[in-house]
Amino acid sequence: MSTAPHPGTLSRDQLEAFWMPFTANRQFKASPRLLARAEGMHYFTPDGRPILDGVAGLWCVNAGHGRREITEAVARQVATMEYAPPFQMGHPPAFELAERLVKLTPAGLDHVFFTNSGSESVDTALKIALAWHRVRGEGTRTRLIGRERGYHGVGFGGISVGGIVNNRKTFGAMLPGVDHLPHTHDLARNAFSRGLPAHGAHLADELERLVTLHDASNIAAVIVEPIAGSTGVLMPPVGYLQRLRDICTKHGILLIFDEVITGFGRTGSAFASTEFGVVPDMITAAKGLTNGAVPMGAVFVRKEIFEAFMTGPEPAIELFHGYTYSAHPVACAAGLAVLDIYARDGLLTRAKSLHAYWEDAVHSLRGSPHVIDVRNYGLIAGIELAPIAGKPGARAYQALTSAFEKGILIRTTGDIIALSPPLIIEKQHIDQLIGTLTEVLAGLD
Ligand code: PXG
Ligand code: PLP
Repeated sequence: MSTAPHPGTLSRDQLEAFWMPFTANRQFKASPRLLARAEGMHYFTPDGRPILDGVAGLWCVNAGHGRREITEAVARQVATMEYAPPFQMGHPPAFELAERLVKLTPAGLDHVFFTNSGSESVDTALKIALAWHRVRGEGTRTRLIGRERGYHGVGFGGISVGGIVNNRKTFGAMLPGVDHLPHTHDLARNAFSRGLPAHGAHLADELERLVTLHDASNIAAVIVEPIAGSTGVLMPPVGYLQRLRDICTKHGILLIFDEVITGFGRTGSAFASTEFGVVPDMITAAKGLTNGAVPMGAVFVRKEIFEAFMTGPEPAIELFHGYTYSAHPVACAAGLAVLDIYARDGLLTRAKSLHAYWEDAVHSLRGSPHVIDVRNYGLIAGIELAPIAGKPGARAYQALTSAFEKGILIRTTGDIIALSPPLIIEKQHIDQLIGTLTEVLAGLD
């Protein structure tokens, strides 16, 4: 196929050795799509062909590619101190980054625990929830509640509270004591909504049903994505998140918002929690925290949670948890440089000023062949296609390969196309992205 750049760039043995993540390995290796370089809004293939980035890498390169300030900060940190042990030792950039980050989170979420990915952030938050109830003498609160079609990374905690059938089919029993709320995706009533869909707030009341079933004294936490990304860009119905908040508060259940993709400006505010005016007890984050330049994740925690741990004997380790690379100095340096860029360029709220143009552009795809829904918020869009009968995902995969041939990078999940461009995007890029996608859709089987 014409997508293979420079046949011979990689040997067969090289291609075979790498077991690629979340990839159809044999299909990919028969016709590799390679990226070699990136700058601004573009990737470049090994033979120099520009690819407009419609997904910020994978929802992470919010400040765009090749930012010199990040490169320099990272290089400086590697040269100064490449690594420092995080247990019983500290280094200044970790504390500087922590303080700057908690100023961006909703008021009250004043403490941060560092991890290296969204998956680790989720497992960390779930563990903090269990430990917090125990430290307060409510150790019977062990049940965790997620949601159908939730994606919370790939750790055992994350796949357990997540609601993806392939994980359940493949990995067996997972964590015990987990329940799921119903998902909120309702094409019959909400198709082609602009912004948040009108129908579905009542689905939060399913939490009351689970409380009635198990009793609140057994439930530790509820975790949801404010906007579900990975499973196809599912927006929260108007009022839904507030209702979840109210029910959690009423029953002493912790509410965790997984903001791995919605954090750092994607919705038009620093966090979706702020954008939607609903404050959870913990926020999990990653991705845009370092612009994807160095892996890093974070869990933001409400003051009362942190303080409950700080009551035992002073020589005791309060939370028996941490990663070799928690608060890695190079990641911290990248994070600090990224926060400077976000602030200087106003990127955390830029999605607001582009929102109307983006919304009109993506909704122009209504009427293109196979399109059964278009949904949007901030600089996010989901375009749902009717599947080819008996071949789920095949139509969207064809869109992905055709888009790459035509010079745009999109993301697909099932038969849904997700768009989440770098927040530096300009109107002419939106025109190119949506114009090319219109051509792609017109050419699909
Ligand atoms: N929670 C959420 C809400 C995510 O979106 C994770 C946790 C896990 O993060 P790590 O860093 O461990 O991958 C994610 C990750 C997609 C896609 O196609 C999205 C993610 C990962 C892979 C693909 O939308 N988000
Ligand atoms: N496995 C072994 C044998 C280890 O020694 C460690 C950390 O010391 C880990 C796993 C965990 O690695 P990390 O802290 O990078 O998550």
